[in-house]
Amino acid sequence: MEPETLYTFEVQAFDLAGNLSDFAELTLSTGAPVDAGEDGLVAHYPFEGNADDATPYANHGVVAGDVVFEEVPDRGGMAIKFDGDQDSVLAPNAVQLISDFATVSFWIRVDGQSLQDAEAYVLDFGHWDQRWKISLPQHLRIVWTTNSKNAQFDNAISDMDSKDGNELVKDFWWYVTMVHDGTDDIIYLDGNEVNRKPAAGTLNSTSRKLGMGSNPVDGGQYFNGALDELKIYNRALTTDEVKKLFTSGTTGLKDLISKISSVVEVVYPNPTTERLVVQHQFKGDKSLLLRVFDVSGRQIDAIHFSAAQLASRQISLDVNNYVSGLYSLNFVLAGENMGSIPFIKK
Ligand SMILES: [Ca+2]
Ligand SMILES: [Ca+2]
Repeated sequence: MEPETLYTFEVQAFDLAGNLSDFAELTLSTGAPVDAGEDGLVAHYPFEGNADDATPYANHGVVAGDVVFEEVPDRGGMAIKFDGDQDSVLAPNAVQLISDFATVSFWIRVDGQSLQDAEAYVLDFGHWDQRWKISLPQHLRIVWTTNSKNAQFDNAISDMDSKDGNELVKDFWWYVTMVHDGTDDIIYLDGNEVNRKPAAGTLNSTSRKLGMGSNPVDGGQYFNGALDELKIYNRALTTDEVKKLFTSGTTGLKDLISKISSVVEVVYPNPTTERLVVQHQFKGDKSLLLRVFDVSGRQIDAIHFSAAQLASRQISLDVNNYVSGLYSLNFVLAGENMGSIPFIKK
């Protein structure tokens, strides 16, 4: 069945003796599909003062220990800080997190190491024995471990680190992206591929929780450092998408950038503080809806322009009340989605 569509069913009841009733008609509407703003984004933890999931799935994490949320001056917003002792986050297992392919992407800063553990757990979803985990051994080359099913093995376990020279040097922020694309496991650091290993198969399922900052299965192995902007996708991002995610914080809000760029000449100033001016070539015979999405894909504004208002080839919107961050300006012309253009509010 299609989403947001009315369906009419003919219904017939029967009693225990098998006597049939007359037909009755029943009309039902299917619900709208969940739209997390980016294709395949199934979880997003911005860590802005809590461990809530910003996608409409709302798979919120529960904090344990004395984690703190601290400001990140160079990037803006807040990050979650684990002190390496009894701090962790657990989010419930959820069906949207189970997929054949996956991408896990996040900012990480290592603050310290516990010499008694061979490795600290950064993220874990079903562990090495069921689905995937991301860990940090003493050598500080972050490790991507996946468990997949292929023609030869039901549980093919692959382990790979970020390779010599790609240590997560303490006290610096690094952007890590882990991909399982059905053929390979791939590690990206700051948008660049640093290691790749054959890991054929589809990821296995798990009924365990999504853990952050410690070993959620056996306990302990606490991570000492900070995480930010954790995003999980139910698909393998391409090299270009990983790069875009690193530079802009998003894979693109389903932007049809070429389509929109043929009609919109310039959006300025960008970054902006108060107003955003759109210089365009819309013909002035159709109305326009401008939608504004924040970085998590949530719509935060809608501004309507009549056909007559488009005649001057220039429109503007007031962004004074938006909080600082990355946004996407989405153009809907007479009901048709023309695509989006990103902008930054300072
Ligand atoms: Ca944040
Ligand atoms: Ca603690």
